[in-house]
Amino acid sequence: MLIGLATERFNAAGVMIFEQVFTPDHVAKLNADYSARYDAYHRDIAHADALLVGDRRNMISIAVSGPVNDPVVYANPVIQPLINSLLGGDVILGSVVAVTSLPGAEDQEFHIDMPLLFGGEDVDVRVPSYCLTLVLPLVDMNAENGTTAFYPGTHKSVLDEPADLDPVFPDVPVGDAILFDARVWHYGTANVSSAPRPVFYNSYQRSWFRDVVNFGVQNPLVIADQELSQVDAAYRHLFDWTRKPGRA
Ligand SMILES: O=C(O)CCC(=O)C(=O)O
Repeated sequence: MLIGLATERFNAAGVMIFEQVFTPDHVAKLNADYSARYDAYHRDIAHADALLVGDRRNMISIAVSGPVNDPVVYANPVIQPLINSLLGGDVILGSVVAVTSLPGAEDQEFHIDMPLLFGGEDVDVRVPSYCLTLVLPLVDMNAENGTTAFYPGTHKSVLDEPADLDPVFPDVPVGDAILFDARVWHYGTANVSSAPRPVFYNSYQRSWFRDVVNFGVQNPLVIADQELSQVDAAYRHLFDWTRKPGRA
């Protein structure tokens, strides 16, 4: 799709699905790596470094390493041109997390992920996108293990809860991804399966924007020096804001 048309369509809906932008083999590697490293979060207890975002549902910071440290994951060649078109050239990767619902997790409340810039003033629905989330399911997302339900267009029309609107409930097979504007109302649906349902959420932001509400107990973007040194110069700007004084 031409980038201009994709930008126009995204601006209207605030949410877009991309089919088969990751190979199933790569997602299987991501899932195996995730399961090995983050299995401890698959227990229904409070975790000091993860955010409880609903019933049996945690937001876990994911280190950019191994199969995660791959431009296909953090700057996908199909999706990144649209992200750049929507956010401008100074885009940064604000966070890389997994949202994992455990078996028995109930529906979340519908919500937006952070307060609007101007506290719900009319101007909030007129400003262009400044924070986008890319949903990358590590397992098929469906009505059994839970999908993310969206209220398309609400970034442009709704300042309060979208009580009278009907959400869409996409089935998202492994390899597909969803991009949504942080102002679009949404919620995770119940997990009635017997397995955890992990999805990666990559957040892309204009360089001046920071999510100041969701990362009180955890780092938004975890990347070790050695991993950062492996990031190609073409993508370093995405991570530059994480650099501390003295870090190469
Ligand atoms: O779990 C999901 O599908 C959605 C999660 C979500 O919307 C959130 O944690 O903000």
